[in-house]
Amino acid sequence: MDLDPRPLVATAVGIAAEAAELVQSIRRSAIDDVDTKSTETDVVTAGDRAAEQLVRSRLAELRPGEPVLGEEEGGDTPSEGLSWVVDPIDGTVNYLYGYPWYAVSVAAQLDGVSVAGVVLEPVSGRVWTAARGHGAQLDGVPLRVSSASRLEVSLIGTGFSYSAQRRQRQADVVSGLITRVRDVRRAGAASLDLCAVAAGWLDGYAEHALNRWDWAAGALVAAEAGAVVHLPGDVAALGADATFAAAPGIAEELRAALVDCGFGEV
Ligand code: LIP
Repeated sequence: MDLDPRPLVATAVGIAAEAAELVQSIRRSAIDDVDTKSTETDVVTAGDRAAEQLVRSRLAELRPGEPVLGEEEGGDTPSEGLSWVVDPIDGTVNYLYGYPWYAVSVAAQLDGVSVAGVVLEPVSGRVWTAARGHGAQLDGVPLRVSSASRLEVSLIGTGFSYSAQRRQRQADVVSGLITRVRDVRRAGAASLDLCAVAAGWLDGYAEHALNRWDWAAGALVAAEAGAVVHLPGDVAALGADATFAAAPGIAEELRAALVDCGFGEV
């Protein structure tokens, strides 16, 4: 890759910081302005919409002509060239409830592969960053995944779909896994769950039915921190629709256990 992705990280951090301030101000003033999307539990707030509009406006100023894919206004990811992927609030239900695990996620992709990413937490102010080939950082401090080597004492993150039918199948998989690991965490924001793997706060994470905007930045943070990462479309690993990140010492054991519990067919 000839491109130096580090300036793209700086651009994304500045934009995400502005969006984070906006979502917090809206949370204080207009959190009741809520609509639903795919199901009654799949919500979109005024904060989601306003933050994505701000990010798109700043990218148009700073990176004119580069396509943007966002959760609320759509778009596409070209197979060639530089583009941007935005989740204005990842963890929208947490944001709605005031549960402080949500983030603004902005990633730059080259030919559809993440090369720069930021996951910025409006509540704590934590800034997770990664540039491909240049490592991952939390508030500028380098990140490294855990040294976990035994699945039975590993802490694993996951998440569930907004579709109740699919959630039941996902829960069936987790019920098979729960006795094979230390414990499971379901915190509600994929980008931050992937960052938690990068920081060693989780030993592994796997979830179905994520969208590109959910994983585009967080998966790069995890990979640059040394995680084994599988993304949707990596059918041989975990089926067509899985997002996976794990410390190398347990990655294959966790992947095999997930397949054994039916993760690949949900
Ligand atoms: C969320 C994901 C989370 C998943 C939730 C939801 P959103 O994204 O980050 O991992 O379990 O169901 O999809 O909708 O808050 O941007």
